[in-house]
Amino acid sequence: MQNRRKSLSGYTKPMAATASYVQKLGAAVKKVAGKRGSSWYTPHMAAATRAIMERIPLVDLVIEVRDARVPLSSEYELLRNFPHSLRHIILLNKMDLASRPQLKVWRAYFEQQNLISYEVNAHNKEHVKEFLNFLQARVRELTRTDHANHTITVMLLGIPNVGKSALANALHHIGRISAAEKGKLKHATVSPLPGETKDISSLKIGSHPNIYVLDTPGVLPPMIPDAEVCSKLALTGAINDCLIGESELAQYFLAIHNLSDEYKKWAKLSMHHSEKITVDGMETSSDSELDKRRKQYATDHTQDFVVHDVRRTLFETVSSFPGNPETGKDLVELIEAQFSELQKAFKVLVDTEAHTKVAAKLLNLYRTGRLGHYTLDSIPRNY
Ligand SMILES: Nc1nc2c(ncn2[C@@H]2O[C@H](COP(=O)(O)OP(=O)(O)OP(=O)(O)O)[C@@H](O)[C@H]2O)c(=O)[nH]1
Ligand SMILES: [Mg+2]
Repeated sequence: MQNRRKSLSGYTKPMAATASYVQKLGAAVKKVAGKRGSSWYTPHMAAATRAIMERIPLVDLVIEVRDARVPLSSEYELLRNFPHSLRHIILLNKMDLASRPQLKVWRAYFEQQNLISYEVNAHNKEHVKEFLNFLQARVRELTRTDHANHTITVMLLGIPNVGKSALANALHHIGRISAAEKGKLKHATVSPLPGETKDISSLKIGSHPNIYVLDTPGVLPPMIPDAEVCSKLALTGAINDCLIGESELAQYFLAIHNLSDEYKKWAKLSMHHSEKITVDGMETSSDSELDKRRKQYATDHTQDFVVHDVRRTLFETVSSFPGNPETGKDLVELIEAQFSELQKAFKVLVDTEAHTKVAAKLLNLYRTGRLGHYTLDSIPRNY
């Protein structure tokens, strides 16, 4: 393949070749936004927006949870009406899914903008512990300078699906609260679908002073004018897939993947290099055991051996492609070829639903971090 432009430290450069996918998705998002009854901006979201706006001035700290893969596109629009202050922390969650070198770049960017930022993976106990310590240090500062009363409220705000409820649970479970309170732990509902949380709920995360975290419903503006922002929010899961279309989203993911360097990490999985199946460096046990698992779980796309086949397929289809994916026409051709190869890797039967089934499985693997680490936003030019 000729003239392949290198991606910088895992950041996927926006390229003209992806424009057709961005336009298609952007148009699909705008279409649902304008449609009464099928938009993501439900009456529930409108009510939540009002309730959140009323609460913001009353809380001690605001944690704006963003998705580390899209540190700018996942900005919470409602906070633009409030001046930035020391009470505002930008928390980039899902750091495990973003490009690691890019996290440092973004931290420096926010620092330069005089914004306090922090990165975390809500599923990682150590990360949450460290973040809780950081939070408690900020609370100590607040109580010193503000003579705040003894109950501190911290509000988790963010667009849908960025992990607010997962974080609220993790902070509550790890928080320094009494043994009696530990015996009656609450749970905010966590779901892979956006829009799960419907009401504001409060969970205790610290004593002396008492600290409560408020989990809030994810909120988006009724309209998102920028097609690229729309596409990224849809791909990272802030807008329900069924409103946009899984096939279009999976094609967009493949466009991003094919123009990044992530696939190169899977060179060793290629049949030309090795016949052994290894996933994340773990060799599977005996061949017969593997055969048994292959038969038993043939269509379960989360099984290591299926993930292996998918990674290998992605590597082989990109590296053997004779065209130049940086041109839109060739990229479309490559993606079409990948869909039919992925159908085999996922063991999806050839029928009218095959395309959608492949798309749904591929999106799930991407969103659970099994298909590489991508930061989709770029640092603004004038920075
Ligand atoms: N990989 C990864 N997944 C996460 C992380 N945090 C949350 N998730 C997953 O992201 C999905 C959404 O998490 P939620 O906590 O329900 O998100 P939310 O922001 O409360 O969503 P709404 O209530 O719809 O606004 C779930 O499948 C979580 O398991 C993280 O740090 N890393
Ligand atoms: Mg929630």
